[in-house]
Amino acid sequence: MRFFAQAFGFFSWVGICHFINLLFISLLIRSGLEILSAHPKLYWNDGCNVGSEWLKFTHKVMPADRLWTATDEQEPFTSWLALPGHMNLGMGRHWHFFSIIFWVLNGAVYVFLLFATGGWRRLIPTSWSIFPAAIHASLIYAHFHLPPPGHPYNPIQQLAYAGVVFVIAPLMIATGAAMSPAVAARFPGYIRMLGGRQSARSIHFIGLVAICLFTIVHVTLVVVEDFPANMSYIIHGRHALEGLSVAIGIGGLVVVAILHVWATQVSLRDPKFVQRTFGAAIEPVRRSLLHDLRSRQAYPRSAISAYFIINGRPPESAEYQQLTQTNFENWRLEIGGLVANPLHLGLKDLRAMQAHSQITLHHCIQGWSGIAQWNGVAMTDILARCRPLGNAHYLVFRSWQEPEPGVTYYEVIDLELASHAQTILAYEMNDAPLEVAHGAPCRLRVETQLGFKMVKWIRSIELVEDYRLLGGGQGGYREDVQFYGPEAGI
Ligand SMILES: Nc1nc2c(c(=O)[nH]1)N[C@H]1C(S)=C(S)[C@@H](COP(=O)(O)O)O[C@H]1N2
Ligand SMILES: [Mo]
Repeated sequence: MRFFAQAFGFFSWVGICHFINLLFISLLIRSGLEILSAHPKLYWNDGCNVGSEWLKFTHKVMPADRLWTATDEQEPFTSWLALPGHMNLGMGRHWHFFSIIFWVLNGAVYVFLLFATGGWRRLIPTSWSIFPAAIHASLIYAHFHLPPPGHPYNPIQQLAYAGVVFVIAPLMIATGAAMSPAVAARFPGYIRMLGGRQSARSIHFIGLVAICLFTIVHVTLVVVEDFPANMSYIIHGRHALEGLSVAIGIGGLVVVAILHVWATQVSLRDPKFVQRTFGAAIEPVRRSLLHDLRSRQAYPRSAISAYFIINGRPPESAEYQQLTQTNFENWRLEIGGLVANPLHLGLKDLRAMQAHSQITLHHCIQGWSGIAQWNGVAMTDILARCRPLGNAHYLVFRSWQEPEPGVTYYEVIDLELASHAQTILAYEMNDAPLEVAHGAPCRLRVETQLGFKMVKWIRSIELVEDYRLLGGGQGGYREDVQFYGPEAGI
């Protein structure tokens, strides 16, 4: 016991937080790049106007004469950069959200201890004189010399550390949260404050670059200044036991590297395992933070995007082709399963019901967005007509479209999401009948969720008790095949 107490006592709390931070921030960086690869373009406008990106990581040019979808724009990144690489958005997201939980908790403990121990005085400047002093120190760095050590940090160091902890880290959390469709739907003013969702996404990326640059400079200076002494300060908190500190520090880096290799391998080889185990940790957190948020969006007409990107290719079946030729005269939406009153509704029936209209921001899981007006019928009105039975908990939306031969596109939402005021079956987009590419004759809008939940070319709605026996059992086609989580609020 005493040995362990002593061994543990060897580490300073800052050293422990520093190690945990290193582990999770490195996972966040690589998984973040994986997410970026799903739409490797950055914008300042929420319509993602074609060609308006300020930065892109792809040479692909989309054809002007043929239908292209957002999926064609993806750019696989190497596993050396992205976790796991090779275009695995679902896996990248699991690692990103799993890591965020622990990175934020660790950060909270660190900041708490910083204030509880008075350590904040080392980071937060208490006098304006730090700025001239920092300029002086930077001139010394510019001549490739090291400024004299401070108490304990020199002014540049102090400003850099304070900036990373108290400016960049909170900004990453704030911009990360802004990319959640549930947050954006419930607090439209919040994302407006950040300049919109794509601006939040761009700032999130710039924060990533800042963190990487900081890390490179920080590590370089730790090494060139006095590596053994610095390692003992970082790990032990005091200038002592240099050899042991260096060994532990290098050992820690090896552990992080091994974990990265394992994370990459397991994600590429056994994504279902990652989806299951990480999902168990992530979903309760995601659910408790986001599930109850209700959309309150009302964008002005002037905000409607010039071009709304398309995802998913229209159905190719002869049956669907026939429906389009007769302007969906013969299309009937089947609503059945656990309901007291099964329904068969045509477009005329839907148009005869009370119409709802909303102008909202659409978030594709890949990263692009678009604003459009949607007109249609509220799901609550449909539910009032079909009268779900007491054991009905979920709605299964099935499409005419088969993303792979013989496999139906379907997505599940629960009754609660279905009862939100802005959950509608839309038959019009921007005041025109829904085009085939966008889901004619009707598509789902659930405004707190990511785009993949909003089934296009709807064929039927089934009320069920549980979705685990349907398809791959994960709650939708994309959850089954791309390993997304079932909670699509971020
Ligand atoms: N049937 C079907 N519905 C679908 C998809 C699909 O591939 N098939 N893609 C989803 C995804 S990922 C998004 S982002 C939106 C895109 O809608 P849009 O093409 O109108 O922009 O549709 C969703 N609905
Ligand atoms: Mo999407």
